[in-house]
Amino acid sequence: MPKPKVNYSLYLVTDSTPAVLKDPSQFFDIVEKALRGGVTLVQLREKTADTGEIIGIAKKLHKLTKKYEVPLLINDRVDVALAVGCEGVHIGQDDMDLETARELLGDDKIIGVTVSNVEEAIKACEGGADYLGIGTVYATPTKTNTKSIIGAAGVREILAVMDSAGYYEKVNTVCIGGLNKTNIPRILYQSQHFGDKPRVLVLNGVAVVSAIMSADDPEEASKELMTLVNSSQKFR
Ligand code: TZP
Ligand code: MG
Repeated sequence: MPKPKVNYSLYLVTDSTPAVLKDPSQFFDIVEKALRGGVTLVQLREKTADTGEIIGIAKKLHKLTKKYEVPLLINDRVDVALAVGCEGVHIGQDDMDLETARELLGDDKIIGVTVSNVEEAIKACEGGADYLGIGTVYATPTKTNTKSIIGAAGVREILAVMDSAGYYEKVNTVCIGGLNKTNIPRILYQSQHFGDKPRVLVLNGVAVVSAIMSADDPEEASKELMTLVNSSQKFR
């Protein structure tokens, strides 16, 4: 199967811990509501379950995402992605290296890499990442062991260097960390201004956990976020 064309606009990253998900039995229901609301990409991020459990969850989730024709990526675990046959993985700086992940998964799978500075970003671009997850943008209770909070300025710096190095058009970008309906327009908007440089640079999308997983109405929340992202994407 050729590499799927991915729409990165609104990327749901799951979390089933009690801090995010008040009722764990609602997990699949919430993801389905998010899919109905228009999320364009889903990542299973499951840090505590054992391998057998994760594979079980991933298989069920993949059935669901396929119904909505949305790609499913697995956080950290190349083995789980291979076992399930889903569309790819998201790896952090402390996970399997990109080269090995690519060897195992082949060219047809999606590989995203977390980056929080210019060096990591260029290395991931050179190594053939399909997209960069840039962050952590803002401090968030969902992930407290973050290496660094980079703010909008950190995102802009990474995009600017990717642009000079010729990777802006080639490698997709999303940002993550503390994003919600209030700051999403701001992070996308600020990313369009580079001091006196007239170049307009915009992210391909935003990744959120709690703005959808903890919402009273995940379908409505997804629709609202999608509208915000779409209104900024027209600049790209
Ligand atoms: N990586 C950096 S921040 C984060 C991850 C997985 C969690 C983001 O969660 P939220 O609830 O969208 O701030
Ligand atoms: Mg990781």
